Amino acid sequence: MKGVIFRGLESLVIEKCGMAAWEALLEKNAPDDRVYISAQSYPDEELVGLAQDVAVALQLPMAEVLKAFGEYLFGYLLQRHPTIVEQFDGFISLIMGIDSVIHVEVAKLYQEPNLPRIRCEVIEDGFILMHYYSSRKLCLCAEGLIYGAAAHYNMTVTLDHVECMHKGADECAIEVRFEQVAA
Ligand code: MNH
Ligand code: ZN
Repeated sequence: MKGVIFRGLESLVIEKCGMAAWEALLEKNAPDDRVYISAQSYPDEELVGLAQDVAVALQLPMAEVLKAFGEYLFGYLLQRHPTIVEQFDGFISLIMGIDSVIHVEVAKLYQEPNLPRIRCEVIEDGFILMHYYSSRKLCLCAEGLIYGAAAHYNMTVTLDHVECMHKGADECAIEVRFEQVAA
């Protein structure tokens, strides 16, 4: 996983738990003197180890931590790459453009990224079906990222993870139902 994702987790942990907590997590889960550089790749297991210890520190289930991290990560990535996000005129076009626009731009900026495969279909007004596939099985991060995107565009969103790689499915299917928040 790219350093930018680790930097997002670092930013979240420092904000919620302080610098000392992050230093302790790093000490335990990464080689000495680890510094995450956005464009560089680091082992996925390191991210999982860090997230697991965040779960212990906050006394939350790992699933909740991954979702909360994904939600926070959207804002972090928006701040890091505003031009990638600003080309969309709203929540629907952003979700429909994750694979064909966002992750294509990401692949131009970061060498050999490890990206999921995300396919979205509009089923009807206010309802998109998302298919997610990745050997990293970070579908809960995907859920969090969807929540973060919804918050950015003032939408309320309800997710239903109807099929999941963690339950033996070939890919995850996430039903995304959304509505504009009344002004
Ligand atoms: Mn995107 C990795 C889903 C928006 C840039 N992205 C991931 C991963 C998921 C994901 C899940 C974790 C890797 C995996 O599952 O195999 N991303 C989404 C979703 C949205 C999204 C569901 C919107 C909703 N992503 C964005 C935006 C940006 C971005 C916006 C940047 C502007 N994503 C990345 C980068 C990675 C990533 C960078 C890390 C790639 C790597 O580590 O090699
Ligand atoms: Zn899943």
